[in-house]
Amino acid sequence: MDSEGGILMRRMILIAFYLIVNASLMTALSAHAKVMRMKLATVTPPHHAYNEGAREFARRIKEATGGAIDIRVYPGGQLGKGERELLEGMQMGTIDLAVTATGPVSGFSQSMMVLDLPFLFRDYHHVDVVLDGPVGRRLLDDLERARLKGLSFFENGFRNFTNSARPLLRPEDFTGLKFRTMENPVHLASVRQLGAQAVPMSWGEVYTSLQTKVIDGQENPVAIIHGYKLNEVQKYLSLTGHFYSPAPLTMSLRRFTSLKTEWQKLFIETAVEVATYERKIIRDNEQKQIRDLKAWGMDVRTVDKAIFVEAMEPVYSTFAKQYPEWKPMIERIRETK
Ligand code: EAX
Repeated sequence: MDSEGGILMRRMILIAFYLIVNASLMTALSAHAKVMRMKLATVTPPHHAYNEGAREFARRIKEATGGAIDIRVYPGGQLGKGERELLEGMQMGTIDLAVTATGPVSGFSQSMMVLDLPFLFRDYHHVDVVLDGPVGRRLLDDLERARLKGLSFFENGFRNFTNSARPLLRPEDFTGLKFRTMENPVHLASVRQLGAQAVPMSWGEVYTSLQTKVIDGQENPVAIIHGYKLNEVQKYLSLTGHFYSPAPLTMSLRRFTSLKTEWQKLFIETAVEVATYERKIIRDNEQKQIRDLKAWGMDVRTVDKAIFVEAMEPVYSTFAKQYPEWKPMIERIRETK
């Protein structure tokens, strides 16, 4: 029979063991509970630059906060098939961050639409100086009126036309064709200026609409055309570069303002750094992606851009009347070296 002392000893060891396990469990649980979890959404495929950039942003934030902030990236429309849904999700607080093209942003902040004007940017250097400068910051800050926090500008790229009917070399080749554009008045007016029909459509509906010939064509940067294998439903690609498409990394304003000041600063600084990282991915891959599209059977053409610049120019006077306040900003962008 066990001595009383032995039983007591075993009980005490058991109690001590229980207390230790409990304490470490509580510590682990509270550490887990203390980690701030955030959702970052996009509509593009997992290997697209938006998501490469988003994962890099998440990695740097986790590192800089010692693991206190854990951002999970949800690509491919998991949290919303269309980019407008992602923006609304951030307003409602169901999504914390997103990378979207500026197209649908115009419905939330009109001033951002200035960037969607045709042939506004000369080249990538011009883009960087403007978007990383006071004009870019002002347009990002304007998003606060829509309860969104603009952190920095990732890149979608220069947009080009694809279609299934014929090569598009001159504006007159667009006559009678129907194109999808983003939900953006400037883009709609610009495509109509070429003599084509233009329909606004959420990205999630485009592939099927091309496949079933509800529309003849669409326009996007090479990385999107390549990423979604649009060569499967489109024969012709014209490298018009008619719109530059920025892709702001935005955050729910409520979630941003809930961060301590030090972390608010960290989020903006890291977003600006990673924007350069993301743009480089887009730019470094473009030529190879064009070669792939050719190898996959697409008829790829370069065009004389000057005739498209001239054909789309009237769009500027249309919107200058509607938004007179844009004029000084357009001049400032054009003068930027
Ligand atoms: O942001 O909708 C579009 O055409 C965009 O370029 C696409 O969603 C990526």
